[in-house]
Amino acid sequence: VAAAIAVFRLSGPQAGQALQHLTAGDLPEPRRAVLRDLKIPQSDELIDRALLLWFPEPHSFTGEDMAELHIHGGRAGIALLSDILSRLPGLRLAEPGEFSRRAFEAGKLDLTAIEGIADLIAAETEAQHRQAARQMAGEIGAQYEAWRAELVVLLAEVEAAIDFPDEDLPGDLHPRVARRAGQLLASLRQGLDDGRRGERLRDGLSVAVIGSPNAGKSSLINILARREAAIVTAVPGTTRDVIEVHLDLEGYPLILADTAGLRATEDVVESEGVRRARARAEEADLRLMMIEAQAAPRLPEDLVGLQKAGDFLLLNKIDLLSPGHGRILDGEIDAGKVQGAVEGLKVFAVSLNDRRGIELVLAALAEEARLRLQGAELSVVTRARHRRALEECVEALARFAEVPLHRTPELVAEDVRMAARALGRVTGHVDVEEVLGALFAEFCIGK
Ligand SMILES: Nc1nc2c(ncn2[C@@H]2O[C@H](COP(=O)(O)OP(=O)(O)OP(=O)(O)O)[C@@H](O)[C@H]2O)c(=O)[nH]1
Ligand SMILES: [Mg+2]
Repeated sequence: VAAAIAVFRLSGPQAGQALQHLTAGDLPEPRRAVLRDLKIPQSDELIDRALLLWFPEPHSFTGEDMAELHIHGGRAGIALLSDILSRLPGLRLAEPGEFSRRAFEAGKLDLTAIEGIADLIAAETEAQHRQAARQMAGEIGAQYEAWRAELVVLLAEVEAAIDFPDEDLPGDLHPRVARRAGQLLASLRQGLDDGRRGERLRDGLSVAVIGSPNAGKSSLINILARREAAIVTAVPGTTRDVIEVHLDLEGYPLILADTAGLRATEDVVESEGVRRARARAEEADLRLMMIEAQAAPRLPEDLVGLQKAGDFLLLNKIDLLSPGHGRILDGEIDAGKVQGAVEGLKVFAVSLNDRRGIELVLAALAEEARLRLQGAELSVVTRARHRRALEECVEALARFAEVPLHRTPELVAEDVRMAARALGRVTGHVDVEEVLGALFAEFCIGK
């Protein structure tokens, strides 16, 4: 697809030369946009009238010499400039993520900030965008670095206790070490104990639409997605694959999955669909179970045992109910009256045909998203990688805190070192040798 503008980015020692080659002139003033004609060097033919930026090292994203060429976004222009650039000595196409990688290697960004950039590009909703922007700006990385700095100081104190005879140390060292460890442990555990909000916000709240064949699951997905995402027919067993649609509910991201109707079947394709549906139901944060209102108040056997408290039960096609089913129509039915349903299900009577009850379901979904994701931007855990490292750190530090220092000091120091290393992996700073610096700064032993 053509875009209005295309940006070419060059990084490395050849960037300046390439720029001069195309403009047949001097390099622009650093970090100031200038308008220049780009010409094919051999023929002097105009490629485009471009906006140029020149970032001499080290004041650039990658820390190297960098140049940006903003040209018009037509395909032919992009192809022409790509071709000319890639023929210049020392220039080649960047690999995926290579600019960020170089920025990391130059110490410009830590790993969490780089993840933040990736998340910012992928963000679909307002809350995801806020989360990613904070992470990109370094807020999460700063927290991990602060924790790690405290661990390094702790390690220095422990090392001192090992290396020097008791008389040479401040008298209250052991209680101080214990207190510091205890406070740090509490703070780390608090960071972990976020109900997985950060990860959920980044991934989107996973909602599985499951239920009996023909109940109207795909119809619901299409209404909520406002497009014909899934095939709807009167034939039971229409849907086989899991079909995902992304929703933005008041700034919170939901990933809604349409699934195959659950029933015993001989059909190989359908039974694979049923297997996938059950797996998705199991993994999801929330399940919307759908049955036909005529089937209430009893859950079909294939659906029993799949829901959890807090899930939704939708009784669909109330337009087909006879007046005898007044209780459902009046919204009087609750989960307790549906045989086979778990307690704590939220029941909705709806008709997708005439759109009755849909607003209530949407409002309840938005409320769920708010409850489960509110405040998630503040979480310091946005990926499984962060959680694993933080858990490892807590485990090691807890081992340390539980063993009295005077017993096996060498092993004890190893636990603190492990804890620091686990956190260092989150930001990409794994060097704990700085402990020596901290040691001398703290104790002024100075020998
Ligand atoms: N009368 C009536 N028919 C409905 C309603 N909702 C869906 N239908 C019809 O029910 C049939 C099945 O709808 P689908 O959305 O394909 O149902 P499904 O649950 O996805 O079915 P499978 O994919 O086969 O499991 C279609 O003919 C729909 O038009 C409703 O509220 N009232
Ligand atoms: Mg379907």
